[in-house]
Amino acid sequence: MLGMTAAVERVERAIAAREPILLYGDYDVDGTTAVVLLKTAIEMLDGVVSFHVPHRIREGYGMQSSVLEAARAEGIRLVITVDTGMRAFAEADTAQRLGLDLIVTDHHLLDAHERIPHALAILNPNQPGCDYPEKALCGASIALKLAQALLERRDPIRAREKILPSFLKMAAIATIADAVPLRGENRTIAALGLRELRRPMGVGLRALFAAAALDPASKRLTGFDVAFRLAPRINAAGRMDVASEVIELFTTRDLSRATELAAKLEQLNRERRDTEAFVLRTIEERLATEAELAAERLLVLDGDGWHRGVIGILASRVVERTAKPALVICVEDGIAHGSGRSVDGFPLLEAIETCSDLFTRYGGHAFAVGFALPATALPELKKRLSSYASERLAAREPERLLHIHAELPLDRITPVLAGWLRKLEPVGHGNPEPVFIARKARLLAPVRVMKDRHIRLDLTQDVDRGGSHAASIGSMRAVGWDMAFRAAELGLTAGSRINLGYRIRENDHPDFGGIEVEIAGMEHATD
Ligand SMILES: [Mn+2]
Repeated sequence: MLGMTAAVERVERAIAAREPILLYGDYDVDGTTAVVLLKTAIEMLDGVVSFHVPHRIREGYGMQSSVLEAARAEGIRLVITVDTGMRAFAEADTAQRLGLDLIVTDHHLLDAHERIPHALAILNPNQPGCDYPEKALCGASIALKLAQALLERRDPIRAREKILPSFLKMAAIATIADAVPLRGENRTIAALGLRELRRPMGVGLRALFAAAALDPASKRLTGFDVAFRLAPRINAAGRMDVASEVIELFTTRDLSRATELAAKLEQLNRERRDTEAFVLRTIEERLATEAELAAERLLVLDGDGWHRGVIGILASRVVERTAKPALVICVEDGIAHGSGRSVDGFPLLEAIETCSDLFTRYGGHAFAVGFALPATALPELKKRLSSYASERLAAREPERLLHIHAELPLDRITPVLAGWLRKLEPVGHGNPEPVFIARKARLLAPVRVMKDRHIRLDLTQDVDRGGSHAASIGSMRAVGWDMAFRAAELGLTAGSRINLGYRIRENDHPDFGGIEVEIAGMEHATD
């Protein structure tokens, strides 16, 4: 990897001289696990290392010159960024001015001008001239590469046999959580790391698994478990509070402290869910009562005091429910902070770029954007985006698109097939889990709603194989997470016939385990 030799040489020099090193991370899963990996590696080599993870709300994303200045005042000479730094041009110049050596390790793409920050070394497979074959590594995996290079120089056998397998656990969690494509080397990292997670592990991970009610020793851990059960808990710290406690959780050796920190993450995650649910209800009420707003083709939803840590998740939820591009904005001290998500065929960054004069900052891509602007400019933003969207989306009815891989009637689901599907693990971004469609499935009973949000259906499929008689399979249990709204929209009841988009799940609950299906989408079946 381009820059590796220079980086290793400088870090080894710092370790030998016991120069204090500062790791500069990010507040999400990728950024915090990257800090954990490199901190652990440097400490194993007897280096002196501290870290800084920005506060999402007080500091925002990326490096800050003030932190570098404070570090310099405390005697730091070497700063290593993880999962950040690729666009920190001004801060890199600050580092240079302060006499700080800077090593950037990051996976983010370069800016449009392909500018590179001034640094002693840059590790990023996406930089020009780097021929490292896997370009889509997450930040933690790049940190892992540096850790690996450092550890192998000291003791290659111990590094390969003992240390790296355990580091792969963290890298796998980050790879899945950061939504990099699960192909190529990422797939290898994720698969090996998931396997390692079955073995005994540090107290922090064990406490986190316990808090999430997951037992990796008895249950085969999947990419889904990591993406939807572990990652939200790790991310809750950065969303709601301070991400540095995640790093403490994963580096402490004190079981009671780990249990305490995991309980705090659990609490933060619950708060995050409650906050999210509360704002979502407010938004749904508004859409139900304000006809003009509901008629907009692009939804701009704003509120005072909505928590800034959840606006991105909320935008995704609104898109799921309405099939329209949506911006969710919270207003704090006169400043509007927004996050947006889009649908296929409506590049959201292009849309908000038409209002670039209104923003104090903005960025993102076709499907997701983030921005800030003075709250006084909100009416103008709404007006312009409304007319932009009505031109672009005029001829289109909002529709929920579901990518179906194959048609598979419910009676064709077998344990053997489920076994084959398991071989596709870990599934996720870049390696999507197969979605099947069963046509004309029939509800045997009324919809069962769980916790106001989720549903359970008992389905059967009338089978007509061209013969004279129509048989019927027994019943198949289908669960729909966050699908209560959709069942209500369709007015489903016993006897309703639906076309069901679904994924096959193996429920390993000892009492009601077995194969079930998870609903990906539903519509009324027509003859
Ligand atoms: Mn990242």
